[in-house]
Amino acid sequence: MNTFMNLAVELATSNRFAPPPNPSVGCAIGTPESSKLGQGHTQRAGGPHAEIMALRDAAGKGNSVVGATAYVTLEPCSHHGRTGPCCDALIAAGIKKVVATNLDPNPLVAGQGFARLRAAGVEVEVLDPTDPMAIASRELNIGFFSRMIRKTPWVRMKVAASLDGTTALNNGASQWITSPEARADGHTWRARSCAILTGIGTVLADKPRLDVRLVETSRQPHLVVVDSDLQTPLNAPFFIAGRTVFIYAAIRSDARQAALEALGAKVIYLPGYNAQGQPTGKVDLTAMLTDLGQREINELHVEAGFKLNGSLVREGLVDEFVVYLAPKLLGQGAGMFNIGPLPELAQGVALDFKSTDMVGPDLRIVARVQGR
Ligand code: AOF
Ligand code: ZN
Repeated sequence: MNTFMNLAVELATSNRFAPPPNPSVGCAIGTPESSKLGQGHTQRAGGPHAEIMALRDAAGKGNSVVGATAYVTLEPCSHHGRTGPCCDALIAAGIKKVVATNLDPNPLVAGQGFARLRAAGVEVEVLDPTDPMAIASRELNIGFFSRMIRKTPWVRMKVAASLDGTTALNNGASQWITSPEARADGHTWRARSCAILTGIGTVLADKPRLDVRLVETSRQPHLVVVDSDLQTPLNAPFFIAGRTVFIYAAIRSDARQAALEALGAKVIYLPGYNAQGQPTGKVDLTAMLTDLGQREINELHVEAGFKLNGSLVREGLVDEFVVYLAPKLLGQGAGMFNIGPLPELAQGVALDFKSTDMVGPDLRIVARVQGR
């Protein structure tokens, strides 16, 4: 069984860039004598699910799946969404047993898939939540799980700095602190996200495209700009075909809004207020995450300057950090996140290091906020 489930996880992992906002799922169909009959993975959102692709693969090879077992990295769906229910397709094909890693947290499914299979006489086995395959499947779809359970995206912040934590010199020079290998690795994290977030400061200073160029992908993540008073230039290079640019603002300007929306952007006003109820002139970042959850953003990949980074961290909105450290010292300059001086050590943000790896000459640290 392990080999088939390993294959299913491998299929879901290697094809993870296309399906968002759908979760990336893999399916392998086999027999107890361990011959593989078919395999598949989720296609682009709106396209067929993993189970359907695996059934088609088996049929295309002339393999009967009657009496076989389907290994799936998520509970087969029971609802009519953009596509039909996978449960029904598995039952109709004569599948005898389904092994799944996890329950689908989507309230439209949430156990109903398993119930429907069992009611049709299909044996169902769900892995223990601590099983490495169950963990790997959840990690792969951490944004989907976050959006379904918390109703907000999984927020991952990427920073590149020198070993002494400097992201830009005082003259603003910041490009290419880390290596080409680290930049390409950064694009794999961009590619799996539903949207990339930045701030107007970075837009004006760096003129970034914030798209995926250094790895192959069939889908560009959307872009989110925090731009309190709508200064986004109309010739910003990130207005590219097939992606939505969401611009969050606090101060209304009908003329700027109309000009930006003519380029295909979507302007959303979410003004923030201080404890006294006065407008801050800044975007309410917590409300922005709720709004992005409603817009089906699973993973939100943050690449911003130290001010916006600092605000997101201070407000407890960041779940995970991907930090690239270059083997050089750059002295004083801009830091990674301006969270301000803390009155006591106990108020620090406690993290767990999830992994440390060399990427070319640089060090990559993935750190997660404790409790997330
Ligand atoms: C599966 N297999 O490969 C995936 C599933 O709009 P639809 O029809 O594409 O349905 C999307 C929902 O289906 C999604 O929110 C999640 O609950 C489930 N994803 N289910 O059986 C798959 N990707
Ligand atoms: Zn399905």
